[in-house]
Amino acid sequence: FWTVKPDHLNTLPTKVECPQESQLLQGAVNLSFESSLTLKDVERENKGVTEGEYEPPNCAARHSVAILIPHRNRERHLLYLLHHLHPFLQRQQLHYAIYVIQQEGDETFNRAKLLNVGYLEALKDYNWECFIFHDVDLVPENDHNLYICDNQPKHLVVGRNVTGYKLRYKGYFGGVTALTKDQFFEVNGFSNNYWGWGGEDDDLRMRVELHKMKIMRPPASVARYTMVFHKRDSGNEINKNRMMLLRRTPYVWKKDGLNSCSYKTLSVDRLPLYVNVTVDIGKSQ
Ligand code: UD2
Ligand code: MN
Repeated sequence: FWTVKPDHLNTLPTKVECPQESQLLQGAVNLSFESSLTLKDVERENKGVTEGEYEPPNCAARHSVAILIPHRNRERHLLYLLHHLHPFLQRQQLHYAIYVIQQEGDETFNRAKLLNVGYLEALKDYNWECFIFHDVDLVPENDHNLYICDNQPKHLVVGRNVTGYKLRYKGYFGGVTALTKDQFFEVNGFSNNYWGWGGEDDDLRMRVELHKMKIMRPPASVARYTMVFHKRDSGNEINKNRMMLLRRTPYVWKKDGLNSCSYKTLSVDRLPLYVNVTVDIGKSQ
């Protein structure tokens, strides 16, 4: 027979909000890049992650964040990044998911368009309030560099090992950036027209500035990254059109971006440590 439980026993206890500042932060951490590391190792280290997604077990996260990583043929870098980023984000007590957006085929690489795709696809899963646009080869060195959004767009890479931890130039907006769902939507995302290396990050900065937003940066002491060594990839040759494209940005941003991003999703694989979105984004016209 059926027993009827009183109503209050059917409701799960609600978690209390996580503290304003996580008690789990460690500051500067030692990074390791072991050639023997495997994906299985990283899976074993991150049992709390399901299909790339995590929520703190003992408190209700204050922030929901989607990490978007544009990718092709950088498996080793991806492994090192996952190895460091999962525990890093968990120490920050975020509700997060990692999306890797893979460009299919051998056409010229287009980082910016892949990131537009990532934004559109991730929002089909969950109403993420914050997006982190993340190079695959940049590993954060200090967990006080918080992967959360601000009331202004945020640039998280002040310094890198390879550049003596100095800002490359004043308007530099490459590597890792954080924009809210609404900030990114307002500027119509990235341009889809930057094929090959360079310019797309400056284009996003222009969009942000055209909307009277101001780029914020964490203190240089925490916004530090190690970039895993690499050469320029084949298929990502320097984009000779980038200066011409940048001159046009003020006139075309409204019709070149999220609202014109056409692509074909080939697969969405929910792997243990990340959602793998494989996409055909076409090629340069
Ligand atoms: C700089 C910027 C980067 C971007 C780029 C110009 C920094 C730290 N980063 O990176 O954000 O603006 O210049 O486009 O300043 N990728 C692949 N496979 C490829 C090619 C690229 O996965 O074949 C991805 C990967 O996530 C990589 C990113 O695109 O980290 C940027 O490419 P890069 O690392 O070759 O360029 P880099 O280091 O000059
Ligand atoms: Mn790089």
